[in-house]
Amino acid sequence: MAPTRSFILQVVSSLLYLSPEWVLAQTSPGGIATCLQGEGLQFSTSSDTTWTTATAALQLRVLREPSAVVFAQDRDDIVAALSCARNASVKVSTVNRGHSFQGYAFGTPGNLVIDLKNFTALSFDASTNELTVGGGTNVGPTAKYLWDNHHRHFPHVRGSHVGMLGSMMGGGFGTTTRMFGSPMDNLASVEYMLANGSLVTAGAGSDLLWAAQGAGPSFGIALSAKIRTHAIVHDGALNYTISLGSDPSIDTVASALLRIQEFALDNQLPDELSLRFMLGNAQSVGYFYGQEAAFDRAMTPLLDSLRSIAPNVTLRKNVLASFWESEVISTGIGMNSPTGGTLGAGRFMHIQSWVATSDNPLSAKQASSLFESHRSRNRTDLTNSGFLDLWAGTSLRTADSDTSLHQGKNLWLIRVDGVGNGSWPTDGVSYMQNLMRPFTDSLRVTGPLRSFVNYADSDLDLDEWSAMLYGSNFARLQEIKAAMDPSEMFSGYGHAIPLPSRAW
Ligand SMILES: Cc1cc2nc3c(=O)[nH]c(=O)nc-3n(C[C@H](O)[C@H](O)[C@H](O)COP(=O)(O)OP(=O)(O)OC[C@H]3O[C@@H](n4cnc5c(N)ncnc54)[C@H](O)[C@@H]3O)c2cc1C
Ligand SMILES: *[C@@H]1O[C@H](CO)[C@@H](O)[C@H](O)[C@H]1NC(C)=O
Ligand SMILES: *[C@@H]1O[C@H](CO)[C@@H](O)[C@H](O)[C@H]1NC(C)=O
Ligand SMILES: *[C@@H]1O[C@H](CO)[C@@H](O)[C@H](O)[C@H]1NC(C)=O
Ligand SMILES: *[C@@H]1O[C@H](CO)[C@@H](O)[C@H](O)[C@H]1NC(C)=O
Ligand SMILES: *[C@@H]1O[C@H](CO)[C@@H](O)[C@H](O)[C@H]1NC(C)=O
Ligand SMILES: *[C@@H]1O[C@H](CO)[C@@H](O)[C@H](O)[C@H]1NC(C)=O
Ligand SMILES: CC(=O)N[C@H]1CO[C@H](CO)[C@@H](O)[C@@H]1O
Repeated sequence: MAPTRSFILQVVSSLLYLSPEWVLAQTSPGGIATCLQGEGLQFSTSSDTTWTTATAALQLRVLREPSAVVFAQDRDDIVAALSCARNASVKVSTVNRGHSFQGYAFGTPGNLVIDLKNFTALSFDASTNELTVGGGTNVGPTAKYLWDNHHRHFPHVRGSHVGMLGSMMGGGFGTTTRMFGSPMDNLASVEYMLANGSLVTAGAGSDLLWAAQGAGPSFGIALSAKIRTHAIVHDGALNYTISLGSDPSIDTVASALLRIQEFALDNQLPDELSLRFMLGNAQSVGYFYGQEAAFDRAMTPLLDSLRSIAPNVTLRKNVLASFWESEVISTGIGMNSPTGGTLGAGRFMHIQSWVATSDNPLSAKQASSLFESHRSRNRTDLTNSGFLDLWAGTSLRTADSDTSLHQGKNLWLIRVDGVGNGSWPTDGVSYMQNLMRPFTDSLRVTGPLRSFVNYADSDLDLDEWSAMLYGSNFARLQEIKAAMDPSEMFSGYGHAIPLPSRAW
């Protein structure tokens, strides 16, 4: 029998232990540390007291074992760090706020990680209404800067501490996405540093901007970006909760979901409305960014329709004093903090997501299967939570080919998390996948599966995740990868875009 790959790796690593000087000269942490030190960079390795902070992340299920984390102070530091990485043949990844649900900021063990938290510059151009953000900015301080100084808004994810560019390049979905598009749609340009240290601005119509809109970290380090901003005509909002009554049956919940879907498909739900349907308690919760009377007009027919399914339907609504108040409620108290809040306690978790489109909406069977799968958890070392975010709105006017992450005609963004109780069971990932399998399989019957980068399952094989996230856009992404990162320096994480497979 031929030796297995892991056997070869074991032999190689035992040889490495026998000859430490040789190790130092090659690609070991020592080697790259020597180079980083020679370049005068600030960095941390596993023997430093700063290591725990340097490698802090939300996702605790995934190992974090980079060779070093460089705290880049300016662009020259990144040029130097990339040179060290090239010479050591080490892959590079970028960390901003460490919220990646898949643990991708630290990527594969051995990566050189560039920490961008020093890149927090913000500026606004009143002639274009574009906001320029540094690669290390995060949601809270950025949204507050724009609101306080210019009374404008950009769609963002619902986490005040979350990094701006990581969340935007992975799609993003927020409470104003039905009005203004996804965060990703609002990227006007991205300024990248490529593997060879050169700078390129990916502007409107460029391959690289298109690639960044869904697969950004595969192509380089985003030093800054320009973002389109929007006027808020009504400086107010309301939040609301619709309940179906106590203990609704799966049939009731599934029928209610389909009623909401019908209203969305008939364009009867205004873009000013956000709606999140919770899998656990079957409540619909959200925001409305117009006048209360317009909300009442839009909701009355929907509530009447829901009452024919669940007679005890109730609506609670709460008028908020200002648009900003709604921002703080939806996105967190860190919206008012100069730091955006904190990373918070880490989680041992696994995430899965599915997207239904308006030309392939959920059937009654699929809706029932979603709730049945979700309710069928039969163990206590894991909890599961999840929801459907109503998309539709602006997305019904987009095509799959507009951005590399396909999002044309998106109707529902469906997410299920499994969270370990203080640790992660060894069979946790397969348990969560199997728990949702009946739903996943029911979706396959009516069309190809679709998913969403920020909520993507890290444990699918290449054929499956590439089709679910990028569909027919994937081949073009691979060509752009070959042009921009031919040495695959930025491929040290699970969903990195591979080079095109060429015939021999
Ligand atoms: C509390 C919370 C709420 C969330 N809410 C939402 C939501 O409402 N909608 C939604 O779509 N997502 C949401 N997410 C997911 C979140 O948007 C993504 O995980 C996002 O990528 C996190 O960015 P980060 O900088 O915080 O994380 P990191 O882990 O530091 O980075 C995430 C990824 O982006 C890469 N990256 C970051 N910055 C750069 C850069 N400048 N250049 C190149 N690559 C870079 C990293 O290498 C990594 O692959 C949420 C996550 C959390 C934890
Ligand atoms: C990487 O190697 C090249 C070629 O040997 C050399 O010129 C360069 O200085 C090295 N970079 C660093 C940061 O040491
Ligand atoms: C509105 O948001 C506040 C703050 O989160 C919450 O306490 C309240 O229950 C919400 N109201 C409704 C009607 O959903
Ligand atoms: C509706 O509420 C009433 C009174 O609380 C209760 O008796 C009835 O069973 C409820 N109906 C349903 C379908 O939940
Ligand atoms: C738990 O559910 C799984 C299916 O999801 C099933 O295979 C298993 O037998 C169940 N275990 C118990 C203890 O009921
Ligand atoms: C979670 O773990 C704690 C401590 O191990 C235990 O006491 C508790 O019962 C667990 N909860 C569940 C739901 O398993
Ligand atoms: C750097 O890489 C880019 C993308 O591959 C390439 O277009 C450019 O010519 C390279 N620059 C240098 C100086 O080699
Ligand atoms: C924005 C920011 O944090 N800039 C800092 C980057 O690092 C240099 C050197 O430590 C500081 O002087 C800057 O304030």
